[in-house]
Amino acid sequence: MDLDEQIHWKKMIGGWARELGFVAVGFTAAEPIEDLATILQARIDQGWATPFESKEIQQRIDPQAVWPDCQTVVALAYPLPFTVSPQEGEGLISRSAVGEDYHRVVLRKVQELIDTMVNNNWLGLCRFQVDTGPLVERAFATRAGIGWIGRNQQLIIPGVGSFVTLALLLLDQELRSDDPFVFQQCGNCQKCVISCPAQIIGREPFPANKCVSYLTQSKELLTSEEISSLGLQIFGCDVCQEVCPHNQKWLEEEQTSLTVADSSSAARPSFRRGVDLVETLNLTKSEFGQRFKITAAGWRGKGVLQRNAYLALSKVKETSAKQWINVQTIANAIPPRILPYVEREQE
Ligand code: B12
Repeated sequence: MDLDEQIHWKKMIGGWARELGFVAVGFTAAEPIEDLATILQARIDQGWATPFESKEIQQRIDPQAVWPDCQTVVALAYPLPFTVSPQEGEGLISRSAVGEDYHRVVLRKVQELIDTMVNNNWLGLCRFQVDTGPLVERAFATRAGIGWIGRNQQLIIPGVGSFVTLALLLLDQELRSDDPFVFQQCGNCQKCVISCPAQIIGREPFPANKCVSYLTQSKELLTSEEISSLGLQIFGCDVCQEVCPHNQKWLEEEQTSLTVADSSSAARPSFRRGVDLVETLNLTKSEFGQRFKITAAGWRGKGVLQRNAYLALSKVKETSAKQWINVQTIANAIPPRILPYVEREQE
């Protein structure tokens, strides 16, 4: 493809992606990001990596180690849905885990983008990942110029913020790279550092397996300190993004969209971030499936979510938590993921 054709395809792909709802699109060559290897190795060596990351470092930093034919990586960002704030005493779910699982939503959008490209005579092949592959998505998105990495580790898109899902589309054709985003725009702001419930932002390398988002998904036995950092989180954590100045416009729009929906009597958006803790604890397997399996909060299973609900309930309504345990004890049915915490309390 000559340069004019490359520019034409970039314009078309960018336009189609935006029509499909993506809020940022950037292109970068399929070259490895060598310096990232040191960071990834340090995370592994110091025991900070999570089990959700591939240990194959080359595959994390080099698109051609994932797919030898890859020539270009297209970084795409899709906005998260607006949500309704939780009520007092409810457990909290992060914005990326409400509504239909974002993996499914965005994979479908990327597939639609590819279909449009093929219908318009794109002759190359494509592969893609939405949190589902080894490549470090934020690093390629930064090099493709769609945003910068904030102090809170998030990829922040100018004028949009960080409440987005990232996707990487790999192409076997060369399309000219965009300029990488080089300016970190956090200045001296320390809001995320101060607010992080686990007090880990700013540490190098980032102790990912102490992040509250990780703890809500971890099946390991949590320490008392970790339980206290969980707060009322049931799945994921948005605190470092909620306090970020670059997300305030998005958060205001989220708030306004709810007010408009209320006053126009249109159906209130169903994406509630709050969950009733006792109700969550009492969910049967099939009720859990109906309520959570379609969301991104369902993948770790009922046991982990109910453990988090129990730990949260012990904080906001200790008596209700004790009553619930008494009922389970009589029925000899304390869930195995909760039992160690009950035993610890009784020591
Ligand atoms: C494992 C994982 C987690 C782990 C570890 C997170 C972490 N900070 O490493 C846990 C479970 C804790 C987690 C939590 C969350 N995650 Co997560 N996670 C991932 C996953 C699968 C891999 C992350 C990873 O590789 N970490 C290793 C480090 C080294 O990479 P990184 O933090 O992603 O990126 C760093 C480098 O890219 C570096 N960098 C950037 N450019 C360059 C250039 C050079 C030369 C170098 C050297 C470095 C460098 O800066 C980044 C920040 O330090 C990615 C999907 C993917 N395949 O990438 C999603 C992903 C990063 N997660 C995402 C989200 C939304 C979240 C949560 C907000 C979810 C929630 N609400 O609870 C939280 C945020 C926690 C946080 N502050 O980071 C989004 C990020 C969206 C965004 N705007 O940035 C991703 C991209 C998934 C997606 N497709 O949307 N996550």
